Amino acid sequence: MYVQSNPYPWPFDGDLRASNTALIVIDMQTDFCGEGGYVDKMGYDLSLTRAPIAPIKALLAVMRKAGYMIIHTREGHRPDLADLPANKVWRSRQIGAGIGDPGPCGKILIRGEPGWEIIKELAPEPGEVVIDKPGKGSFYATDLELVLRTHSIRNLVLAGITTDVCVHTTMRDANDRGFECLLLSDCTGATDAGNHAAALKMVTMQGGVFGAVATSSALIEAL
Ligand code: C5J
Repeated sequence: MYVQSNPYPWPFDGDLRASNTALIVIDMQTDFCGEGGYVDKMGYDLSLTRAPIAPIKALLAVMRKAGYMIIHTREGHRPDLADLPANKVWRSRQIGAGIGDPGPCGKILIRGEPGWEIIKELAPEPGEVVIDKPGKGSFYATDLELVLRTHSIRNLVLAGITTDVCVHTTMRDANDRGFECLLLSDCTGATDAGNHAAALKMVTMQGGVFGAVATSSALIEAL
């Protein structure tokens, strides 16, 4: 089974099954796509990071029904800030959204705060794996790889925000670990439309340098 994708039909060998494939939904938290969250405080256009909500919701319904493994991630730091590098705080304060500082949705990007929660439209269902990560990539300082290997997952479908930061970092890290990755163009979004487009294009270079890109409708059609 192949998904019509760019630059090659995905996965490379057509081995796409519920038993070897997972959907990873990255950082669909209020801090990245809700009013008063981190991205909103930085002054970016929330419609860009909210655009993937409806397509992800529709895809989740299909993949849950078909028995695919669903994984969610949340970016955030410990309430005691012990894992928060000083340069990350300093840089975020330059743009008026200091990580760990109080905001309309509680302390910005801090575990347990309202802004850190996954938005209710895309809330994890019981039994779905949730990975808490302190950085941009989903593998760094988490047990994601262990979870994937334990479940014999080889193919990863990537959705979430932001395309050019956490989604790309996760895709690159997954690709280096030998996972076969598919990035969904309509189920991802960035704080800048040009960056979103560039992040999609980057994947398609060199014969699919990190994997392939498809729409969620192409994936649903294949499933
Ligand atoms: C960022 C993310 N942009 N989820 N995080 O800081 O992409």
